[in-house]
Amino acid sequence: MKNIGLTCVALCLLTAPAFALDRELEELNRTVFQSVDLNRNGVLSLREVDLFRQDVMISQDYDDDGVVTAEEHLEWDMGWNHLAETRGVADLYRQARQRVFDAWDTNHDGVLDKEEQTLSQSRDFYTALITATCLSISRHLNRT
Ligand SMILES: [Ca+2]
Ligand SMILES: [Ca+2]
Ligand SMILES: [Ca+2]
Repeated sequence: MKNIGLTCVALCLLTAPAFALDRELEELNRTVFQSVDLNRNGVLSLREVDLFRQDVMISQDYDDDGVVTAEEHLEWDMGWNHLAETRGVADLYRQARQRVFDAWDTNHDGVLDKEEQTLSQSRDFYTALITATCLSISRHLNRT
């Protein structure tokens, strides 16, 4: 098995809501975030996310054929599988990850190529950025 090395933010942030937010999950998410935040400024840039994406693609492609199958995608993990199993939600977590894979597999050929990973994760990055901006504006408006 390959050394996973760095991490997964897009995947994990998409699937994390399957769990109740708690201290253990927060710590795991913080560790993942810090592994992606290469310059330690507390913000994930598109470049950092792209470097992370490349690492995830290499890490998930267990047989080095240049594409990621659903099985490879589901096998890859940074600790969320363990949390899901210990909390009895492993099936829900696996279903959520399968849905992420299906959403990213835009041509529905059953594998993720480099282009699909790049486009999907860039889209997820901007979606997260827009969501965070909207939440920030909403909080600001609620304070005033
Ligand atoms: Ca950063
Ligand atoms: Ca592969
Ligand atoms: Ca595909």
